[in-house]
Amino acid sequence: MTASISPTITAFETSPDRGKGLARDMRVRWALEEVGLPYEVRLVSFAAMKEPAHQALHPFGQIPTYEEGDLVLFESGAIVLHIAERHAGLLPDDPHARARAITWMFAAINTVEPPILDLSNTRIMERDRRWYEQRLPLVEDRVRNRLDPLSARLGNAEWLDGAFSAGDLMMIAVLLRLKPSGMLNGHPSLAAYVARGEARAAYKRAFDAQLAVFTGQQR
Ligand code: GTB
Repeated sequence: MTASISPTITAFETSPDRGKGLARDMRVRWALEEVGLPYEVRLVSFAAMKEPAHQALHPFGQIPTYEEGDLVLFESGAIVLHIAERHAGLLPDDPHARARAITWMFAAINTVEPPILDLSNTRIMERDRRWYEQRLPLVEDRVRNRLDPLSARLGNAEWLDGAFSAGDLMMIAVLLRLKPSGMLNGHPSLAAYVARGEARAAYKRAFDAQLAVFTGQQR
């Protein structure tokens, strides 16, 4: 574990989710709160994200980014892993348990998030298409194909593999994007798992901080 200067992250100046915590700065804020690392936030507009200054930090002109001294990172998964590897609280010490927690992080962003993102894009951007009603159930099925085995693996456990880890943080952050669709209602154990994440003090601090950007109440 290393002591470090306060990092700066970027977040939407005007988040399209109106402070619901669905943008990807939320998972970074949550990780920082879990490990107790103070951080600064630089808000960026959609136009500024596409300017060279921001694209020097993020090649795809997106949020979040992470600056810590002369280190610049993008990709929420890489940022959360960086934080978790350097500060106690998000990864177990046992090498095998640590590798499994990192595996769950990858499962969240590489296996579970893609169909959820597809569902979210379908619902938001394809609603007016004449084929929307045919496509929606297909996309929902692909989400179910991930939720069913995830729910089976979680069983009655509190977290995915022992104590709460960065794997749970990423998985819950990904599952939260299902909220607008109501699909979590079909998986009560996953809904309860997500609710346990949302009940964590660190999650609440992170949520309040991003909501404050929307309400204009941030310090
Ligand atoms: N793989 C990257 C990561 O994990 O960091 C993806 C980053 C990304 O998609 N960033 C989005 C962005 O900057 C914000 S989070 N988009 C602007 C652009 O590409 O020009 C995605 C997002 C946006 C909005 C909502 N919402 O309104 O609910 C939820 C999530």
